[in-house]
Amino acid sequence: MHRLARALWLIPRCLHPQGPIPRRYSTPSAASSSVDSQVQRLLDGVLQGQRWALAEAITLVESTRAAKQQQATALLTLVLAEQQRRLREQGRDALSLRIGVSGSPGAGKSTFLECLGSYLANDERNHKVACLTIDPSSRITGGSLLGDKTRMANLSRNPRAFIRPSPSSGALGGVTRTTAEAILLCEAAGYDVVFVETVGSGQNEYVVADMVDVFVLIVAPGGGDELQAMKRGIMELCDVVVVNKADGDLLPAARRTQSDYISALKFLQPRSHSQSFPWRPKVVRVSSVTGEGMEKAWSTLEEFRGMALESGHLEEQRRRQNLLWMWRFVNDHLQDLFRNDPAVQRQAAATEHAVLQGTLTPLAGAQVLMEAYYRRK
Ligand SMILES: Nc1nc2c(ncn2[C@@H]2O[C@H](COP(=O)(O)OP(=O)(O)OP(=O)(O)O)[C@@H](O)[C@H]2O)c(=O)[nH]1
Ligand SMILES: [Mg+2]
Repeated sequence: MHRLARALWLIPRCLHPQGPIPRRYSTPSAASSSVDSQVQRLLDGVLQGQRWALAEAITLVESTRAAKQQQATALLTLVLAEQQRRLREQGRDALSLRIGVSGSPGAGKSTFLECLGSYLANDERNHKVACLTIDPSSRITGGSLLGDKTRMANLSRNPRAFIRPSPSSGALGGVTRTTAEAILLCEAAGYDVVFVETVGSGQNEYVVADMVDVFVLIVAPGGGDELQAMKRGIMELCDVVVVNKADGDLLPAARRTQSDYISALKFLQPRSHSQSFPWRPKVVRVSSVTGEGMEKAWSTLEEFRGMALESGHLEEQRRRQNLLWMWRFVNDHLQDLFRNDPAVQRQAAATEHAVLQGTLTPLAGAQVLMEAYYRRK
């Protein structure tokens, strides 16, 4: 099979574009040589930690318009250069902690973030906290944004916090690749703790796990929730399990759930475990309503960060993630090119039908489309 054809065949299902793909094809050097005033204005604002600039910059990277995409590339290139400079000057202390937060609908992710975020962004701890919340249901109902605003009422008023619900349209299960770029922008604006909240709905947890340093699974007490997490393989992704709602009548069930998780995790190969980084997933119990356990939850995350920095794991993992994202962008671009090709489009419906009917194998179907692509005029 031709190499490109093979590459296309190997593109995982999870990366298929589901709508117009925001792509930027200009090279960083070309982009940076022509910094326009709009980009400069945003860059200055972001680096000064201005929230309006951060919000506008994220909107820019999410834009699908070609001219905006070029501006976004220019902006991100300058942001990266600034990050490198900070890293040289301040060393590892300049690195934020990127925390993925996932869990079934209603497990209490938003309430947990409101509680932990407020704990971190108070006068004493003085952290700057960004929450990028992604909710696939917002595409249909449009209601979750409002919901999150009320659930994170305190945090959204805190000047040290930035909350950004991501639009999920045109993206895999609500996780846009631009979320990875939004993380960079938040860091450039001085946010040293960046949360990415996603509803546990299959593939998107894997995508989020690939853009964060530490992955937290939130579970509610009892209800067979733990089994669900096991079934979906999510437990293999997590570094920390937070048993939420450990208050009132739910406290005994929360204790049981905690010990169930401790036992279950003993049999799993942890996501971040190596000889130099011997992290074993921890299970903590909290109440996001009373705030109990937040200190423990944060000290566990800090312990992870300390160990990950000390061992070099954090930087090594980020390097690997960057490579992964580069190839994902290439995959997406090739997919886009291929799927939008008129010759492929002419054959697509009939070939899909034949594969659906079982008269053509998936591989034979792919070959039909690839031949159409290579023979096109
Ligand atoms: N008793 C108790 N209730 C909680 C706690 N945390 C969250 N809740 C309640 O659980 C419900 C769901 O909380 P959310 O924070 O919206 O859950 P979520 O996981 O963000 O939900 P989705 O974003 O819809 O997936 C709300 O009614 C909360 O008030 C807790 O620690 N204790
Ligand atoms: Mg939520």
